[in-house]
Amino acid sequence: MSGQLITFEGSEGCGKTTQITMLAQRLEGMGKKVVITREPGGTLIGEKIRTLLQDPANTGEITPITELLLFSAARAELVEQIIKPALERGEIVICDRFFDSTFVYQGIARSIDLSVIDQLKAIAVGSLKPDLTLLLDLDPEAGIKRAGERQSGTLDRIEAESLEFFKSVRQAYLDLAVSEPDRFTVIDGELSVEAIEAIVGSTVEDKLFN
Ligand code: T5A
Repeated sequence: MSGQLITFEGSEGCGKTTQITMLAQRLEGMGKKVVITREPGGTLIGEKIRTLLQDPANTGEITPITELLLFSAARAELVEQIIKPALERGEIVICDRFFDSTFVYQGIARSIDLSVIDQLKAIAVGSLKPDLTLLLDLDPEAGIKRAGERQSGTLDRIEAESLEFFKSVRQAYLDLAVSEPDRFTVIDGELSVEAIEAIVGSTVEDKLFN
């Protein structure tokens, strides 16, 4: 596949969506074709699964394994329908979360056996792997505050988890980045939008276009 896959990761409210929009504009300004998508979601079925997963009314109704299967099903749809075709056309795909989210949230924070996480990853994505993953690292309390402000005080099903849960998410991301230094770049999510934008832009240019 001749295109490139860039993923953004990080805990709630860390600024992924904001940065993805700006990076896409930057890349389009360089004459590149860009596809923006997100997980869970990005397809008809994926967006329906997203609604199921996020609805606070479903709190207590979705077991960890069901949650894992739903995220994996949404991912399988997204890979086949959107990501692979775009990469085959030579385009740049920017995805808001990808399989690292499952490893961190379901594997580490929900303590699901990591061999099960790996098996489902293989089924949903095969050997596909991001060319670059940008991790926006942010203190969980600050992130949840931002997410709550953005959504007029309403937190979705996962955002309503405990602070301990999000501390474990943050640490798991940092550990993952240490284990794959070539793929990951960690950026301080406390920096201003403009400062992060500059780091994201220079990282993408250095790592993917030089
Ligand atoms: N999940 C997902 C799993 O458990 N397993 C999986 O496999 C997958 C794929 C997804 C949820 O699903 C879970 C993780 C999540 O809980 P989501 O709605 O996509 O749900 O949630 P998030 O990915 O966390 O997205 P958010 O929209 O909450 O956060 P973003 O996109 O990281 O942040 P953004 O850009 O929307 O910014 C949030 C607010 O902060 C401001 C923005 O203006 C906005 O108001 N902001 C900043 N403020 C100050 N300084 C900065 N640098 C700022 N950058 C942005």
